[in-house]
Amino acid sequence: MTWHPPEELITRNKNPERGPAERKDRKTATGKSRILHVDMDAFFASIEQRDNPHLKGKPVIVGGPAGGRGVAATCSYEARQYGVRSGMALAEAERRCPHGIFLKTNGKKYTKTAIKIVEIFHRYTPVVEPVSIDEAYLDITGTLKNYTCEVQLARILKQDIENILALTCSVGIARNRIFAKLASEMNKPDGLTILTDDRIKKTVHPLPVEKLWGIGEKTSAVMHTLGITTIGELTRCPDNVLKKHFGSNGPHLKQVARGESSASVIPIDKRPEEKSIGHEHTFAHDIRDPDISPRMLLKLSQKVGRRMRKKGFAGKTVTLKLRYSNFETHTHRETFPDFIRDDLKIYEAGKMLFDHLYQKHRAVRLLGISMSKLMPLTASENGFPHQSDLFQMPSGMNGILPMMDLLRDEFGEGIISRCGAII
Ligand code: TTP
Ligand code: MG
Repeated sequence: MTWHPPEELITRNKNPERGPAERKDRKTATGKSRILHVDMDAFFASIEQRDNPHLKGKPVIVGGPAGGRGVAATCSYEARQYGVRSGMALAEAERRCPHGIFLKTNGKKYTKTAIKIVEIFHRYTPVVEPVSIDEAYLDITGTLKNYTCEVQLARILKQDIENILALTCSVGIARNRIFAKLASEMNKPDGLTILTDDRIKKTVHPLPVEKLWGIGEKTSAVMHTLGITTIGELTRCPDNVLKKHFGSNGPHLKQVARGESSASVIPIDKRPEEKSIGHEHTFAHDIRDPDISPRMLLKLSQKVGRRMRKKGFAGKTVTLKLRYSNFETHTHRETFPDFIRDDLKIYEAGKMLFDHLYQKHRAVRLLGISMSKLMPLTASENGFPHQSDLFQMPSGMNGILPMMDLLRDEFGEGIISRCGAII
């Protein structure tokens, strides 16, 4: 599906300073693929500033109240001027920025926004791979023909996010994922950076070698002893030297440094694993009691919800499987407008499908419920927190689920359940 941008979005350029730079970049990155990396700016803090206008322009630290024992999840760019950083102890953040405004995290709100952002990305290409709550890769190779160039597409996308969500993001464009991510980091916040092949030498080669994906502390320490401190130096290091010190990974890292990585962007519904998450149950005796099936559905929904949260997914499609005593099997699925992963929401969807499918008085042998069209909301790579960290301040239902999950992690699945799921 092609999204045609409204004219005013194409022509409007809010920041006049951006104009000349972009015109200079109007040539497209050479090479076959066009990959965008989008990363929201000071994500949690920007949402808080947006929703509480009195916080605009102020040093906002999200992670917990001042005096708390936790760490900062993130902070506004104003707070960064005082040396506050993600992962810093709140006490240290307070020492560096005594007049900072410290806020609790509100996972539910951030997740809702994250889902909307991914929906906006899909206006530009179906090939969207979210990699954490606030960043994604977009392969725009196939949809670029609808725009004058990738910079135009990126500008419209940025404007779209700003118009719809009142948030800014930074976009990097390059021939592959690794360079696109490097590019998105180059002009934060509110950046738009295109790495054409002829600019790689000038902009990428001087970067520290540890900026390159796949080079951790150990590898970089050895590289330093070999005199390799920048990405450019890595591209010039002879293969036999790299092989001697890093095995076959050495020449591979050099290829990455040269921009020869071809890892593709894998859209949510094309991931090899986790196309769906589901559970089913075969009753020991066929069930006629109209009370039991909904209870079993709730029990199964709890399990599905728990796995979804553990793996950091939300999903849009709920499928119900119903087998009668004569092995006649029916499945019915429904795709909902919103991504869900709460047990009760999954249950409600499943129950609706069950009510639609179930022929009264028939004996049920098996029930199953699964979620598909999954979208990852968190990822443990890139230093992004697991779900339990994200929702560290339980409140309302949103807080109960992670607490139930923690109890089950600690004491086993049977330790806690909703009353309605007890059979
Ligand atoms: P980031 O994109 O790393 O940071 P950011 O969006 O706040 O700032 P930047 O402009 O530099 O991109 O992470 C996205 C969100 O993830 C961040 O707002 C809060 C959360 N987060 C944590 O909870 N813990 C962490 O250690 C990090 C790095 C992020
Ligand atoms: Mg970010």
